[in-house]
Amino acid sequence: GANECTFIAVKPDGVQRKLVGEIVRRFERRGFKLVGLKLVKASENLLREHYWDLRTKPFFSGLIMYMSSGPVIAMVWQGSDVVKTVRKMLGETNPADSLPGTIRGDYCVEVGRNVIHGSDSVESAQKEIALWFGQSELQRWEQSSSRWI
Ligand code: DAT
Ligand code: MG
Repeated sequence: GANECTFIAVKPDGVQRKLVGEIVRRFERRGFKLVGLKLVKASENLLREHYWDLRTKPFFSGLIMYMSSGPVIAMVWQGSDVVKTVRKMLGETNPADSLPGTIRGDYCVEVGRNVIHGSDSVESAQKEIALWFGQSELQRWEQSSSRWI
């Protein structure tokens, strides 16, 4: 869609490794609009809901432990086809399959420490934004650069 939103999270390893600025910079430079951002220690309940589709996987409990091991940067970004474009910018789920130039391809090597989350569809983006953010935490604002992007 023309003005869709996506949910992105810098995972605990990305925060610990001080990759937040570098990651935010990539989405800013691409031309997307920041709509919400916060540093949060996610509860296990929130994370179990966030990763509900993976609940039967053998790595599920390890995934919840990792994701709750420290603060994450939760963000909402808006723009033309932002969901699909962000997934391309992230690279593959397994960093070993991620091309250089993608975030995972540039900053990590292990699937269990893959630095960043991005919604995989417009539908899951809507669910994830509602799960992680309250309406009052999302900003409506005019980006003055928008007519140049
Ligand atoms: P993605 O984060 O690319 O959307 P996913 O939704 O399939 O991937 O899985 C969510 C996270 O779970 C993923 O970022 C890292 C972890 N994960 C996926 N497959 C895994 C595996 N085989 N072993 C360990 N962790 C895995
Ligand atoms: Mg996913």
